Amino acid sequence: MSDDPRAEDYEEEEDEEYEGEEEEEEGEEAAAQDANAAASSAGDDEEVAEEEDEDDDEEDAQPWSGLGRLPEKGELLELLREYRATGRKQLTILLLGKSSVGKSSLVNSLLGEAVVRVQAFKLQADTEITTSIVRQVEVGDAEVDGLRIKLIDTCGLEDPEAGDTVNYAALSKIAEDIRGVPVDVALYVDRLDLYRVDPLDRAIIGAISQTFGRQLWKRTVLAFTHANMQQTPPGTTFDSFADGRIRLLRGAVRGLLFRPALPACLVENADTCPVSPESGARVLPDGSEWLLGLMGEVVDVAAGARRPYKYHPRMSSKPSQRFRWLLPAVIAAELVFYHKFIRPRLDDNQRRVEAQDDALWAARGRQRAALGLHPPNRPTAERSARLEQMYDDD
Ligand SMILES: Nc1nc2c(ncn2[C@@H]2O[C@H](COP(=O)(O)OP(=O)(O)OP(=O)(O)O)[C@@H](O)[C@H]2O)c(=O)[nH]1
Ligand SMILES: [Mg+2]
Repeated sequence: MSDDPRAEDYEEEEDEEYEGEEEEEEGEEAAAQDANAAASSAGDDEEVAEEEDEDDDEEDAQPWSGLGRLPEKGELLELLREYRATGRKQLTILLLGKSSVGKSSLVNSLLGEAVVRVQAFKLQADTEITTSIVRQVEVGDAEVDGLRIKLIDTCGLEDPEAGDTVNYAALSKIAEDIRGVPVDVALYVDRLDLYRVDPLDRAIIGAISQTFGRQLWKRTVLAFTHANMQQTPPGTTFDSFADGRIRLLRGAVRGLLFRPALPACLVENADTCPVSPESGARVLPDGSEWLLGLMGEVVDVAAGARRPYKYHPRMSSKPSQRFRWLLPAVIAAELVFYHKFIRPRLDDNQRRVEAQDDALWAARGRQRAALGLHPPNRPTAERSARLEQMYDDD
């Protein structure tokens, strides 16, 4: 069901098709880091200190008490041990998605603790834009102790009060809140039990790319909640339905040359999720233990990236501005096109109309002369324009 992220080469050197863009994005990233460096050398101490503070969450970290309650604890620790062995001390996961898809529920499920508020019906005003929770592993095992898990929960990205549009203000605030914070993995959360990717989904996906830069998708795992689907539409099995839904969402993110791996996992946050009689872990209709599946993908993506993603405002792009430098050339090309092709055709046309007019008036003159009448009173160009205008006004 879920792809091996390495199989799709999100390591840029191997992805030839995407190479140019990748370099550009790596360039953007590097530029952003250069900008940080420039800020520090320019003595912008306040900003740099702020960013260092954000990087260092040690003082906020609390022991991960919920770990002991997770039936998956043993396997989970094994995964985290492997991750820790790569030299990393923190695993930061940013959750993004529409409202009520289960982001906060997923934070609570992953930690085994009810740390963030989950509500079926929410007023936008109630919603925190970002909530960071940092837990530290302390299990008496030197190989993994001290590893910090940081989960950044965010508010829904649509704005129901403005008629189901993208909540750009919230997106900007999220970006501001995570500025300089190393993010190892983003989880794009959506529901499994939906049949389509609608225009709002596409708009939200586009807005994420514009705000955070498309490179965030290369560190993104798709998480589909509500996955304990006992019934799927006629003609589908659980697997084929889930595969179709995953393909739809991936298709909305990927472009012709932009092919992030987007490994996908299924999730069931509800307490009613069946558990395996042997392990006690929560299982899906296909028999898979979802929490381990998800954490396996998260650790793979985090460990596979050369460095964490760090947001910098330079990563935000407005497509209309990207090729701004081409504007004079485009205008010049339009002018040449107009003068070389359009204008001669218009002049030709005008000449043809005038010749037809002349022929018409000459014929009228001949007719009137044959009848012994005076020549026709042909209106001047100015007078005919005025007459035409009067008819139009009527
Ligand atoms: N059955 C089922 N219900 C879920 C699942 N995940 C979340 N819910 C329910 O969906 C509702 C919304 O869940 P939240 O976790 O608050 O959703 P959210 O994405 O954090 O929503 P916002 O904070 O508004 O963006 C709650 O009533 C949850 O109990 C799931 O996997 N299965
Ligand atoms: Mg929430």
